[in-house]
Amino acid sequence: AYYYEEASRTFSEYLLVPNLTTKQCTPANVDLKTPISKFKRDEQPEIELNIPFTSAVMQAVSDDRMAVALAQNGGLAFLFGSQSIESQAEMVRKVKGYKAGFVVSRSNLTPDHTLQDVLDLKELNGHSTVAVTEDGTPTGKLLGIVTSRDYRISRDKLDKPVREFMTPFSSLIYGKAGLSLKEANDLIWEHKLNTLPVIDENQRLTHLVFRKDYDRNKEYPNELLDGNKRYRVGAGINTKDYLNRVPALVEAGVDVLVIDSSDGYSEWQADTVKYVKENFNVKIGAGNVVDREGFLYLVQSGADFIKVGIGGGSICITREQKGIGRGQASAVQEVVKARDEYFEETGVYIPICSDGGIVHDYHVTLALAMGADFVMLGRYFARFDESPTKKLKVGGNFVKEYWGEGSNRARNWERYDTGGKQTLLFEEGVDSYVPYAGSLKENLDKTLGKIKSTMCNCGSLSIAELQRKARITLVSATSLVEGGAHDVILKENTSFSAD
Ligand code: MZP
Repeated sequence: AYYYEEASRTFSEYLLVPNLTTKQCTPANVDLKTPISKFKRDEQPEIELNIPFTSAVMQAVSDDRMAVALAQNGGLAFLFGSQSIESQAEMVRKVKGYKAGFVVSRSNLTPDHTLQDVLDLKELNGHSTVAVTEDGTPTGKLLGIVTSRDYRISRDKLDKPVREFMTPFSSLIYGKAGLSLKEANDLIWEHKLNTLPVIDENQRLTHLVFRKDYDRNKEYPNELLDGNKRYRVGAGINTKDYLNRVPALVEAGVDVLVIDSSDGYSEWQADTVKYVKENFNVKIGAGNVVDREGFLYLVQSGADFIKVGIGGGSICITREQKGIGRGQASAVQEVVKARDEYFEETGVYIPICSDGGIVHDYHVTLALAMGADFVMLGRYFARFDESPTKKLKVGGNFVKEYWGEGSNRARNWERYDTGGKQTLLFEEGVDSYVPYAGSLKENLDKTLGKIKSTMCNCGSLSIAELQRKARITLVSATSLVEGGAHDVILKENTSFSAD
């Protein structure tokens, strides 16, 4: 047998050592943009994320609602694959249909319907109409509004209803005629108005169409801001039914695929990647691997990014059940080294995703500093309102359910299959609760704030700069104790009697 000289290490065993923080190195100046698909030296990646966060390919984490919420915040969800091809493709369609120009609605509108008909449709509540401009940009000439996949209303039909649906909010905007469409949209979003801006030939705001069923206390998606672009969405696939699943997902409009497997260093993965690359123009990530050999094997089969991590997931018992895996920090470090050497040799940069085992927010910063380009999180996102699972009260506290793809509950045998019977012979994951934490945006903003602040401590304004400059130290068991509150009596754990 081959013995690794270094022990398997986890993120908690490391700390970042600060570099000089220059005056322009403030959180507001930090850019978290990151590549998700391979690109050549001196070229731009085709797909980038605005924040280095993706959500796990899991039933308890990534459905269409999570995908929209995460995309709105700059990340990407990978819709869970342990469902029928039809339902996964339908989720993709919902996410893609959600954004600019398309309405989440099954209504059978035809070009003969009037605006009144549209406004009366209850199911359009909150998502009814979107401005369509000639060139698809926010400042382009307005052609009309789209109310369902293929339904448009011409400008002349708008004029009458406009007056009828004016509301008190109109005063906020009414004095603002002359704004560009982009400025009008900013204002609409700022005031949470469900309105449609109408612009004149000079591309300036003339008036707004209001919705009579608008609920000002509700959060509406900023449908009019990102132009005629739609949200990006990813989806997990497996190496068993890809001949049917991939065409359906691509037809539904998926942007990025990832092969979801607990051990990706296999000929099945190479076959799947090759099939996708030969037949479709869609990005595909592969994994999971934890070493140089696995990385190179999947890159040579054509993968666009590589996912790293075996056995580190919070719900994962693979290491206990099978004794395979590797500490997440060690795995990331070795794969990153192989990636950097590959880049030197070939001029092709392969983004790396660190998947599983992120417990504290600083683990994300460490993963990035060690060379990962983005992270994948399950437990983190499962805690939020937007995850697909039930919120329950257990022992006086609110929790959300969170179960592994290798648990009997998920029955995702495809993720663990190494040939043989098409069934989950033994569990590799648990069914659990995680503390309920509220809304995705609120929590993510806090996490991003911490990451940006730490990057400033490390004198870095981008992830690439952090990767170059980071200085990382191993911590001893005793200095771990020093890192928490110690040698004090914490007030929150103390109860005093009155006398
Ligand atoms: P975490 O963010 O909860 O620590 O880990 C999430 C990751 O654990 C997933 O992205 C996936 O790679 C992995 N996972 C999902 N289900 C199981 C399981 O049942 C698992 N063992 O290990």
